[in-house]
Order: sequence, then C-alpha cells, then structure tokens
Amino acid sequence: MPSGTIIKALSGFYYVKSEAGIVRCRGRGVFRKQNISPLVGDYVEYSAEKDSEGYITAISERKNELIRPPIANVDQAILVFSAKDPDLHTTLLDRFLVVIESKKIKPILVVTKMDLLTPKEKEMIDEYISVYRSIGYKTIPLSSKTGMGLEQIKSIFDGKVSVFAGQSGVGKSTLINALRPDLQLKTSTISKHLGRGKHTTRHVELLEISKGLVADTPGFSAIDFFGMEPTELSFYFPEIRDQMSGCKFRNCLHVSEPKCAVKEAVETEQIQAFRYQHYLMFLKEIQERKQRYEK
Ligand SMILES: Nc1nc2c(ncn2[C@@H]2O[C@H](COP(=O)(O)OP(=O)(O)O)[C@@H](O)[C@H]2O)c(=O)[nH]1
Ligand SMILES: [Mg+2]
Ligand SMILES: [Zn+2]
Repeated sequence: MPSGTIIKALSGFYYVKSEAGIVRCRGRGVFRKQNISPLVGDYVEYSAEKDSEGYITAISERKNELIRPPIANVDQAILVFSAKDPDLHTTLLDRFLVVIESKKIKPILVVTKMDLLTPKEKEMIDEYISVYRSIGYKTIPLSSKTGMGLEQIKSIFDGKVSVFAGQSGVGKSTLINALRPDLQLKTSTISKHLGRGKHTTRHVELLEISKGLVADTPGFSAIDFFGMEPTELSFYFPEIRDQMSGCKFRNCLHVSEPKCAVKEAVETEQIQAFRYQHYLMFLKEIQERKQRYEK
C-alpha cells in the first residue's frame, strides 16, 4: 500500500505527500473508534482510488506529538533568536532549550539580524555563540537581509520535520521567506500595517524547504516546566549532565550541597556562570510550583 507524510489537514481532508505526489485523502471511521485522529506530520498508509484521491488506512506510531501547533513526529526545533532588536534573550533561550531537551527533540540555534551589530556588539554575540557551540548545540548566525548564513542553514532541513520557535519579532517569517521566496509569509512590518499581528492561525501546514519539511507556524508557545521534577532539570543542561557524576550525593541538586562537581565546574569556568544562574532560577520555579500544587 502506498505511504507518505500528512503535510496539511483542512476541512476534513488530509493531504499526503508521497512519491506519487500529493494525494488528497479522507480519514476513516476506524480512527475515531481508536480515539486517534490523523495529525499533520503523521506517516500514513493510504489506499488510492484515483491518482490524486484516496483514504488513509493506517497511521504509524508517533515518535512525539506537539499540541501547539498540532503536529506529530517532529525531528528538530529551530530556535530563532535575534542578536539585536530585540536583544539576545539568553534566559528565554535556555528555557526553550530545557523544554525541547525534555521532549527529546533536537534543538538547533539560529541567531538572526547579525547585520545590525556594531563590531563591539558582534564580539559579545560571538562569545555567546561559542558558549552554546561548546555545549554541543549547532548554532548558526545569519542575516536574512544580507544573506549571510543562509547557505549553511539550508542543509539542516534535509530529510527532517522541523518546527521553528522563538518570540515574535526575531525574524522567523523573514527567514522562511528568504529560504522560500515564493511563499511570501507575512512579516511583522506588513501585519502592523494591517493593524494587528495576524499570526494566530490554528491551521498548520508542512512546507518543503530544501529536502525537508518545516511547519509554517511557530511551536512551543507555552514554555513552562509543567510536570518536571527538580532532579530532572540537570539532565536538560548538557554541560551539567556531563559533570554531575562527580557530585558526592547521588541526588545532588547542585545548590548548596558539599562536594558538588557542578559548582566546582562553575568556579573553574568549565560551566558558564550565566547558564548555572539560569539552572538555579528554573530549579526554584520547579520547586515552588511543586509546593503550590502538590502539597
Ligand atoms: N536587519 C534585519 N532585520 C530583520 C532580519 N530578519 C528579520 N528582520 C526584521 O525584523 C522584523 C520582524 O521579522 P518577522 O519575520 O516578522 O519576525 P517573526 O515575528 O519572528 O516572524 C521585521 O521588520 C523584519 O524585516 C535580519 O536578518 N536583519
Ligand atoms: Mg512571523
Ligand atoms: Zn552537584
């Protein structure tokens, strides 16, 4: 039976991209009984009555599933942050990284608007970029205005389903437009002109960029640490995870425990102080939430 990926769901139809092209499929009642409905990103089998029409017969088991936007089988999240305007927001960046790590999705960092930096500002941003690279995150500085970095980013989409994430105004739509000029997604200057930001569409579609699929709507708008245990947090900071086996206490939270290898690594600057500060900040948040809701 032919198979493919659902790239769009609209008005009761699922658009499946397969080797045969795009086939418009209906779901079948059987899914409703099983209490699952096909999602964009699902890998499905279908039965085609005509070349361009058919119905879905089976949904492959999902690797993961996002709620907002509703999409299955996400391989990687492209975290878009601007170097300036708005300023690089490392607290928010680390927050995104923790949530994405916890969902076992691979993060890739993109730093936009590099063209806006003075040489002095560029030095500082380059330093942050090298910190994140040293932790092991692929980090791509770019400018959608000058085209710098665009060739490099094209190759990361190949064979993967990606979702963009990042606060509004950092240049996500502008970047997608630079990669696929034919799409003409609305950017904020245009929406301001129309009176209000129109980025709240519920409907999601996977766009082809290079040899991959990319969600046209940003994901991870809710970035709290819901359901996370205090002891889990260390695992979502790779450089802390690397050190913690050296801590004296097995359940060390790296706050004020004696013989803590993580705190020692902060002192010797193997772990960056700002990353450790964010760890402490998030830990406190998780502990306070637990106290509030779980007593
Ligand atoms: N100078 C410069 N401006 C950019 C760049 N990327 C986006 N912008 C501007 O930043 C603003 C917000 O961009 P937009 O793509 O709408 O951000 P989004 O909310 O993340 O989708 C727009 O005015 C863009 O023209 C860039 O690389 N360089
Ligand atoms: Mg946008
Ligand atoms: Zn410790």
